[in-house]
Amino acid sequence: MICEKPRTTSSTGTPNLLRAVRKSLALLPLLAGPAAALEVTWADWMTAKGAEVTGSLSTPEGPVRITYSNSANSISFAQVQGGTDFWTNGPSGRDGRRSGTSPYTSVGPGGNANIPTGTDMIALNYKATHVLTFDPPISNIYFSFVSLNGNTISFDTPVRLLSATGQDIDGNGTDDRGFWGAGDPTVTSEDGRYVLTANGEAHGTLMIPGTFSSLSFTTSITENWHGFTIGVGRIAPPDDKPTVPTQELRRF
Ligand SMILES: [Ca+2]
Ligand SMILES: [Ca+2]
Ligand SMILES: [Ca+2]
Repeated sequence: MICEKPRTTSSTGTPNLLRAVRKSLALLPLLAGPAAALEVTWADWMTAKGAEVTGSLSTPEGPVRITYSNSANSISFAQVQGGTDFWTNGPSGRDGRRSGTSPYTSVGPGGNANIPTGTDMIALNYKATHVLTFDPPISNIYFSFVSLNGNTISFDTPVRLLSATGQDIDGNGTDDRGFWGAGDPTVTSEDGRYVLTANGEAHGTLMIPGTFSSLSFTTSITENWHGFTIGVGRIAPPDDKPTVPTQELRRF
């Protein structure tokens, strides 16, 4: 009950009705849940040693430590501080950060309101299995990608494509080209795998619902290079156990 009828006035003179309305408004984002676009906390990648990259998510609930590694023991490069802003719109980023038509933002349920922060990114090269770990576990991972060029990225948990170059997934207009161009990625599922297939210079953002202490994915071809970063919509509540959801894809 958040709209209980007020009967008295507080000692500060603020009518209880006003206090109740304020309280209700404060609760709205929580009640709205996935119906509203979220402000995503993006990874701050901090160290890169060989193919092992570490970073942090600075969430309101506290820091989350992230590690990244892959089975090929190789990456093309990692931007942990400075470098080219590949999260911009248009060829070679000529249109800058236009949030409304960014291939990385979206509106509606689970939508992502903000472009990845800064220039941080991990650029992959080899076909490999890639593993991210999170301490503490995180819920609802956002995964933005750059320049996939015919690659597929395969997950063992449902993923949802929120936005992508050349597509109007959220009904809010066609997303701009990315730094390296455009492509039309799609997500399909088969045999418990959820696969992002990229056509051309695909750039965009996925959302991966669930709670995770680790996340792995595979890339299908060697190509130099294709970049990614991750973000999080919220921290897992203490009683949330890490799970691998299997039936959530059709919710969206
Ligand atoms: Ca950084
Ligand atoms: Ca969009
Ligand atoms: Ca590429």
